[in-house]
Amino acid sequence: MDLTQFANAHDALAKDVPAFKRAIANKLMYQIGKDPSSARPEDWMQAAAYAVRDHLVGRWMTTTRAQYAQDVKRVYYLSMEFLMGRTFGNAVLALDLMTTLKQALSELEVDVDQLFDLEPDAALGNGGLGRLAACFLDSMATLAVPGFGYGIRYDYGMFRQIIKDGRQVEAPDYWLTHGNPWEFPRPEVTYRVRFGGRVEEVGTGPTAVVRWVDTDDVLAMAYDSIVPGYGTEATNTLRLWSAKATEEMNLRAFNQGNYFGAVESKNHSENVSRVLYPDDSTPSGRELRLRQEYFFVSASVQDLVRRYLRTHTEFDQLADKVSIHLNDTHPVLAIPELMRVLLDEHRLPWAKAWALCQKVFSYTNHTLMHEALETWPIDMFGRVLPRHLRIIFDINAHFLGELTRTHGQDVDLMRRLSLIDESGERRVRMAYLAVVASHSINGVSALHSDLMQQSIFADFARLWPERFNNKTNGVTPRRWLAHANPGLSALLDARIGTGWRRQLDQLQGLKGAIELPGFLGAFRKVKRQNKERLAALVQKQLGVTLNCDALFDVQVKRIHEYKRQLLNVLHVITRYQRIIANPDAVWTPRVVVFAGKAASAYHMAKQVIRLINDVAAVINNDPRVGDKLKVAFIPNYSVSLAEIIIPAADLSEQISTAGTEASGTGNMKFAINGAMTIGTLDGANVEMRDHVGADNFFIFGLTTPEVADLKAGGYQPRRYLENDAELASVLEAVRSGVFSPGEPDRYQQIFDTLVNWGDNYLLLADYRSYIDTQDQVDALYRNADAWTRKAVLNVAGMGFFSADRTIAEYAHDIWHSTPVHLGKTDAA
Ligand code: 4GP
Repeated sequence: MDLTQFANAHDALAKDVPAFKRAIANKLMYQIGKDPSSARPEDWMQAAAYAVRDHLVGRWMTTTRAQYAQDVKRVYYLSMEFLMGRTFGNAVLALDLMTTLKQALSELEVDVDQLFDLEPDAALGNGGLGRLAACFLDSMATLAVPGFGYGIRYDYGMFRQIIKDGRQVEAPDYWLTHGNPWEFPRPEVTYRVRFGGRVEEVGTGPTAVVRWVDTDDVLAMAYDSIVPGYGTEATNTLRLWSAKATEEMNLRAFNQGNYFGAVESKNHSENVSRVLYPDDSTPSGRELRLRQEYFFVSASVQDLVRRYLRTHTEFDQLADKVSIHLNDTHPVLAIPELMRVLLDEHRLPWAKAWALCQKVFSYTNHTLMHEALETWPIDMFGRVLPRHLRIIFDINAHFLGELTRTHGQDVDLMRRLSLIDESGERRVRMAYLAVVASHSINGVSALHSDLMQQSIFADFARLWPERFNNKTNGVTPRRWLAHANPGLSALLDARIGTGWRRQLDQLQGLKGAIELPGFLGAFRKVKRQNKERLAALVQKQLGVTLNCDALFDVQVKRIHEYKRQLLNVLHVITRYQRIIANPDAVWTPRVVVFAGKAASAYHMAKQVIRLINDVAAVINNDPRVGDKLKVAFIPNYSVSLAEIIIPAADLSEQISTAGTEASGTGNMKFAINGAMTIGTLDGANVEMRDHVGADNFFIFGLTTPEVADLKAGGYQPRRYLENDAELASVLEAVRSGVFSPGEPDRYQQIFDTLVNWGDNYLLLADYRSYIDTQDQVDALYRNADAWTRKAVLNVAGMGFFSADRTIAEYAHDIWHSTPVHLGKTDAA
C-alpha cells in the first residue's frame, strides 16, 4: 500500500473543518461510546485527542518504514524518567492544526482551552533529568534522528503536592484514571524479565555454558506513543514498559485455591512498574528500585536486539546500527544485560561481546552530588541479579587486569578504580561501570563537564581523556516558547519570521528590532498579559491578589538545599524588614513566586516549603506592606504549570552554590521567555551569560574555585552574621518565630543549619552579594525601557540553548547517526 499517498490524503483532511468535526464526533460515538448530548468535557477531550492522533499515525508509519528500508542506525535513549507533561497541545502544534481544531470544536460548542486543561500531565519524572529526556525526544524527531525512548510506564507518576497548613502533603498521582488516548498498548510486544534464581555452569573451557535458572519472572509489555517532529514528517517512538504477571503466576493463582493470596503475589510482581520514586538525588537504596531499573533495561535490550536481528544475521554490524544512550546511571544495567544476551543467548565470545558493548554505549552524567551516585550492595545485587553480578565481576577482572598491564601493580589505583567499592560493605559502583563500558562520557554544561573530570571521574579522565566530553543542555523551543508563550511567539513571527521554531539562532534577529518604534512596548505588553494569566491562576488557587505592575521574581524547581530556595527567602525577609522600617520610601513592588516539590523523606527541604508558606502568610497579610511585596507558593509544580509560570517571569532565580548545579534547564526556559536572570556562576548560567552578554545578566556570589577555597580554609558562617547587622536581624526573625508565632522554635533547626552546623551551601557567605544585586535589579526595573531592552537581548542571545543544537552535537559526536530521509514532503 502506498502509505505516503494515504497519509497525505489524511493530512489534507486536517485543514478541512467539516471533516475534522465529523472525525471528532465519530470518535466520540464509536470509540468513546458517548452520545454528544450527554458527553462530558473529558469525553470530548478524548475524542478530539483520537482525531488529532490519527494524523500522526501516517507519519509514524512512513518514518518507521523508511528507517527499515534505509537500515539506519537507531539511537536508543534509555531513561528511568520521561517528564513529558501534556501531549495534546504539542501534537496540535506539530501538526499545525490549532486553527482547524478550534473552529471544529467551537462549531461543536466545545472550548478548546478547557479541553487542553483536562489532560493530566504525564509526570513520569522528578525534575531536570526527566524533562531533559522529554526535550531530547522532541529534538530527535525534529532533526529526523532515528530515535527510540525507552522507559517505564509508571501507574503512578510524580506525587501530587498538596499544601496543608503550609506543609507539603503527598498524594498519589494516578494519571491513567481516564485512560491515555495517546498510547498504543502492544500486548504482542512482551518480554520475559527474570529475577533471582541461581547461576549454573555446564561444561568447562570455551564450550562452557552459563545458565540462569529457577528465576522469578515478570513480563514487560510495551506501550508506544508517537513523538512528532516539528516542521517535518519525521516522528519517533517512546516505548514504555508495564509489568504484567506471567502466565505461570496467573495459573498458580487459579490452581492453588487461595485466590486472594495468589492475586496478591500477582500484584506483587506487577509492582515493579507501579510508582516513580519521588527522589531526584538520593537513591532510595531499596530493592524495588533495582528491580525497576533491571526490568526496563532488560525489556529494552531484548527489544532492540530483536529489531536488529530482523534485518541482520550476525552481530558484526551491531555498533553501526545501534547506539544505546544511558541517561545517568539508572539504566546502566543495560551493559551487563547486553553482555548476557550476547554471551548466554547468542554464544558470542567475551572479547567480541565486550568490544561491541564499548562501541554501542554512551553515558551522560547529570549530577556531582555524591549521594546521587548509585551503588548497590553486593549481597542484594547478587540475590536479585546473580548472573549480572558474575558478569560485572568478570568485566572488573578484565579491566583491572588491563590496568595492571598498563600501569603496573598500583594497588591504590586499582582500589580507587575498581567497579566494586571495598571500603565498607562491598558495593557495585554503577557510574564506574558506565565509564568503563562507554565510548563517550559527557557532562551537561561546560563547567560541569570540567568538574566531573576533576572530581568524581578524575582517575578515569586521566586514563581515557578521549572518552570525556561536554554537551551543554538545551530546551525545545516548541514547547517552551511556541506553545507556552503564544503572545511572544506572535511578536517574534512578526519581527523575525517563523523560522526560529526550528532554527533558534534566528532569535539574533531581535537585536535589530529593539530600536524599532513600538517594539519594546509590544514586548512589555506580551509580558504583562502573561503576568495577568499567572495572576488569575494565583488568585484562583491561593486567593492572593497580585499586582501585575510589580516585578515578578520567580524560583521554580525541585526544592533542594543546594538550589538555595532558602537564600531567596532570606532576601524576601530582608525586603520585608526594610519595608516595615521605611514604608514611605520608593519601593519597586515585587511578587516572589515559588513552586517545587521536596522528596518525601527530605526533611530539610520540606521545612523550607513550610517556611516559605509561613513567611508568605505573614507578609501577604501585613497591611503595612500592601502591594510592595507579595509571596506566593504555588502548589504541585508540574510541566503544565511551568508553561504558565515561566512566560510570566521578569526575574529568574538561578542561585545554586557555585559548583553544585550540573546545568539547569529552567534557567534557559526563563531567558527565552524574556526574563532576566539573577544567578551564580554555576552550571549553564556561565555559558548563558557569555551568550547574552554580561551586561544583561545579574551575577553574584562566590565562584566555584572561591567556594572550594573558602571551604578548604575552614568556613565559619557565624562570622558573616556577626559582620552584617541586616543578616543577623533576618536570621533572628526566623529563629525567634516571627513567622511561626504559634510555635516559635519551628525554625530553630534551619537557623542552626546555617549558623551553627556549617552552612554547607554557603548561604551566609553569598547573602550580602545577593542582596546588593537584588538592589541593582530594583533600580533597573524602575527604568522600563532599559529593563525591556536587556530582556529582549536575553531572548536574542538564547539561540545556542535549543535542544536541537544539543541533539545535533550528540548525533554527530557521540552517536554517529544520520537523519532518516523521508522524501520530498520533509521540510528543509
Ligand atoms: C539534573 C541536574 O540537577 C540539572 O542541573 C540538569 O540541568 C538536569 O539534570 C539535566 O541535565 N539532575 C537530575 C537528577 O535531575 O536527578 O540528577
